[in-house]
Amino acid sequence: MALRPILVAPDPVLKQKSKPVEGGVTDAHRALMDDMLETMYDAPGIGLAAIQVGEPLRIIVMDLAKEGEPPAPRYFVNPEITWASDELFSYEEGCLSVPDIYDDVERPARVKLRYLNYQGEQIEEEAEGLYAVCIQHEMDHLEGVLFIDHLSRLKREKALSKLKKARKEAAL
Ligand code: K1U
Ligand code: ZN
Repeated sequence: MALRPILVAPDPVLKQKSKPVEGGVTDAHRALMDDMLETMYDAPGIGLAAIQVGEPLRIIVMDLAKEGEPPAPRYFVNPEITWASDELFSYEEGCLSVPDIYDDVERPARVKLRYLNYQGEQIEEEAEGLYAVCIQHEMDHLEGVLFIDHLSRLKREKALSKLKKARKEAAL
């Protein structure tokens, strides 16, 4: 297992659309998921999409266990949302690729999803609460969409200029 650097906006790689995993889940995909999980725990974060470590594949890892609970890693390969509720839910989101910026995003409160797990088995389930927020946030990454793309143009431009300023200062 290895820690991978997390790409930070406005890196153009984050705007790429990720490609489906073809031919099932292999040991190479599992090795990538192991690296992603380690990188996510180290950050720390609760989710990570493969594109955030520069791999344009439709792969996500997540762990929503609360502090003091045992780890509960989840792995999603080729996830698809098959249904979304009309009811919306607003949550203050963050992103490891948009450090130190947090803002409310409104998304469907509940979704049904289909994906392949770590073993390559097909799973269908319903998500709500933080699980629904996080899977929709991570699936946006697979389309090259960041949570700041859901904000007003003014808020997004403010966030991007804050990131560019932080990058300049780090380079000094
Ligand atoms: O970069 C990412 O996609 C991960 C992101 C996931 C997420 C968070 C909140 C709402 C939607 C999606 C994060 O993990 S940001 C960090 C974070 O939320 C966190 C960090 C430490 C402890 C608890 C939460
Ligand atoms: Zn994110």
